[in-house]
Amino acid sequence: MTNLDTASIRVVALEDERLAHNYHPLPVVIARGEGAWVTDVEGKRYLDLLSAYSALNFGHGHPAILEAAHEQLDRLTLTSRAYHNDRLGPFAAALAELAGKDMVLPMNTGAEAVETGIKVARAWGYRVKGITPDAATIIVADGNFHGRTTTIVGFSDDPQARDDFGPFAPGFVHVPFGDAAAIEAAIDESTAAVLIEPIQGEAGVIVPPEGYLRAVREITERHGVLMIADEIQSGLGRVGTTFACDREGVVPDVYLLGKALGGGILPLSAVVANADVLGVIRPGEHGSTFGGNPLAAAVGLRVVEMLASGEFQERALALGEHLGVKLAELVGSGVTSVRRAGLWAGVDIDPAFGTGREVAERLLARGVLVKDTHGQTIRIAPPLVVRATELDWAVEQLRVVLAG
Ligand code: IF1
Repeated sequence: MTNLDTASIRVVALEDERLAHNYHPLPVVIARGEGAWVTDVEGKRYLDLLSAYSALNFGHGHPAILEAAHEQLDRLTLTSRAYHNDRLGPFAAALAELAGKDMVLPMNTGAEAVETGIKVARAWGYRVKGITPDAATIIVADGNFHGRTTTIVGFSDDPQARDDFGPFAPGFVHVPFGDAAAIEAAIDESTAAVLIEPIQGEAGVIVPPEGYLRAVREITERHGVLMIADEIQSGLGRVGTTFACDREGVVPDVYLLGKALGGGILPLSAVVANADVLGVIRPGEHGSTFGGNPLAAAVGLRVVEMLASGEFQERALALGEHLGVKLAELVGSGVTSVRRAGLWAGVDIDPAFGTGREVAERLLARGVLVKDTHGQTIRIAPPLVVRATELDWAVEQLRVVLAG
């Protein structure tokens, strides 16, 4: 356990007393961030290998994103959608173009994008496909993580996510992740959509078998069922492509986006699809107070412009390869397996060397921030602005920690 100094202890004590205990944070109090690094209240620096679960793909305080935010902050921050604002249209057009789709429905958090995707799929199921009213179902994968609302945790299979939060919404059918045939077998006349993460994040960066996404695309196309890709964590450059679906040349009917779309500054999410899908939503049927606000739209437009060049995707691809080579050297020396896509890795720790949490705490003491997930796995997702030499240093810290 890292010893906290008095400044940190004071902050943690306040949190203990005044904050609901819905998290178990690592013992560090971060005060500043720049690029791939953060500094705690004691002035200690850490290499951030979590990136706020991929919301910080562009690093802490990216100048171009800060510039867009500062400019807009002084002009207009919020109007509600009761009126137009001069930032939302340009953002929606740019994001739609990036995704190769017609339309965007802007929201704030990832969970809101997922909930919106569920409502759109159901409305499409009734109004276009002709599914019996109130009978639409959506196929979801075992091991999924799509957010924390009661609808979403209702179709989670993680007891920690769902216990004591019921009763839950019906209309979700579970299939094993990575098994396209199971999806085809589960489709019936009530099926409106298949909702999957192209790579499962919280489950531990689970990359499906090559060809899985193409098979899901072919099956959903053939059965007239929407393919909805939750790219909230896997998208926007993280895996070396604009979207994780791009790795298999697959274009889903619906993209769910979030996290990094807000540039690491503010919450911004979106449902992106063609008019034959998103066009089913009529005025007054859906929305949110902050959805599409001009500040988020200005930041989101800058993020889309930065992704349009492909620079961040190329960095994630090259640096990810480099990271993969380095991590592979640890297999058999405290690491049992590594899963990776672009600059996103799930590293399984040999239980003989400790739990994921214990390794995360030992790395913290050496100036590296990671987060464990599900016992033995630590996830590694640096900002895409990280340097290869910094990744080398971080993996060396992991090697030292595992060498005991
Ligand atoms: C937490 C992890 C958890 C997501 C995917 C939707 C959402 C998420 C694929 C919802 C959010 C976050 C939530 C955050 C920790 C992190 C997370 F998977 F990334 F590791 F929890 F499982 N789809 N993931 O990954 O987006 O509403 O949070 O904006 O809840 O602790 P959100």
